[in-house]
Amino acid sequence: MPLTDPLRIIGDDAASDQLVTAIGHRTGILPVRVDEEPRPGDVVVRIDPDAAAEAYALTVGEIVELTGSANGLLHGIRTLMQLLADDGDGRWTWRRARIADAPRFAYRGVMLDVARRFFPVDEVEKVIDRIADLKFNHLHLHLSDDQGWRIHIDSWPLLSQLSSTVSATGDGRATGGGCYSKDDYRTIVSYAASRGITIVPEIDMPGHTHAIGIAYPELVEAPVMNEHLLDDAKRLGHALPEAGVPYTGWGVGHSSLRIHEKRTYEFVRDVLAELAELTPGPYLHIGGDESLGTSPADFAYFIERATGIVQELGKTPVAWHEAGAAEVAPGTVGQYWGLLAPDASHAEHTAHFVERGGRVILSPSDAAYLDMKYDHDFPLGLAWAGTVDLHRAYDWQPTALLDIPADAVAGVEAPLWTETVESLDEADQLMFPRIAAIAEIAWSTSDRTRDWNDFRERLAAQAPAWRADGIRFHPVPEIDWSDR
Ligand code: TNX
Repeated sequence: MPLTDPLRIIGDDAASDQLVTAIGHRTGILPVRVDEEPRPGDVVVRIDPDAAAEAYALTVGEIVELTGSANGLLHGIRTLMQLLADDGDGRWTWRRARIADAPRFAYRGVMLDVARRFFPVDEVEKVIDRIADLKFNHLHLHLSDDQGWRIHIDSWPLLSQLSSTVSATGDGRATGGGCYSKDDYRTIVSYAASRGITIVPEIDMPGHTHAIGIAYPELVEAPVMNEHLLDDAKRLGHALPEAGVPYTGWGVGHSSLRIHEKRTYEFVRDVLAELAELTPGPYLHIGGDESLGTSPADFAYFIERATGIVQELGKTPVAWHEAGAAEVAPGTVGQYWGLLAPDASHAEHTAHFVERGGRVILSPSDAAYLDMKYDHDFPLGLAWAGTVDLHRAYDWQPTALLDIPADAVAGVEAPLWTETVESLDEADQLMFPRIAAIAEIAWSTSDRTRDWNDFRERLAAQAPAWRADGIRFHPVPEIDWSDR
């Protein structure tokens, strides 16, 4: 079906606005909005009040007709854009299709670690565009870690001044930090919402808290070293963590909040309350990973209190799977980051969230981690969970991973940790194309309907759109990339 020029679009919702922009950007054809009876060649976009939350129906024939819920329409226009092809002579066509579509999982997420490497608002918006095109619906922002604190908190104002000055770097040198003002954060939240994406903010506690101590030394314990950290620091030439000094290395497990101070919980409550107020979405993530500098009993005590505080604020707590060692508040969501072949204690901790009435987000690190290297020669990323090529990212089954009921799986999330990432270009190389594999796992109705060879072909056809959007994808050898 050739695109007519001018191309007429009938519809008056946010999705048709975004479709006009997307077509103009990709083809140079500037669609016109009309309010008339459709005729051949027109695109009709219409809300269907009966459609399920994210469902849409799309027919591409003489007329292009898209119906769905508000967020379903946003997914539908992305599918429509994927059906757009250039015949090589500058003529644009729609591939004919008839689609009735809805996601398998209600939670389809990507995590961006803005603590290790700060991403300014305009770059976060670009990441939102990228993931929205793949029909993800959550962006988890890792807003604090040992290296930096990235969100202004009115009641603890020194965080944004003193705890946000550096990023982690490849060579352990201090590079620029940064911090979102509340207005920045609101801008991100509303930009995301307009693309059907909910922001999930994370304040990582009680470990990963070195940066807090730069502003408020009374809240944290002195750093405790572990063997792994000492080895890494030596191998990479990074400085060791030192109380009150900004930390730019990659070591983990050396920091802890003071668990038995009243002031610690004033801090936790104030921070989470301000975040809750800024966050329309249901989730507040409290971290809980790799708290090697906190004793198991103190860790359990802290997690119970912190998840309880989130609940009192009217939000659903989320925590990394280690937190399942504690009596988390009922309904707390656990995020599994173990391997595809789960270690018994990781599986047990994760299952505990389900026993407490919560659900689970799956981020298996040897398949869904976007910061693992593709192969050992790849210059960016880490390899502690192994290397992850595209096939490995694609070839796993979410409901078969852990011994929990299928309906306890809330969904899937692909985290991008950024110790080795210094630009959006580098983030792109780690994300693309693996992020498309995770998107398909999160969306497709069942594991049986996914087919690797079919995926390879469909993915190859996306390269022109990615190039047009300035996405620096890594051209993995598993795909015969189309050069148009
Ligand atoms: C483990 S996964 C971490 C992060 C690191 C990441 C690097 C998890 C919950 N914690 O602190 O950035 O490995 O891959």
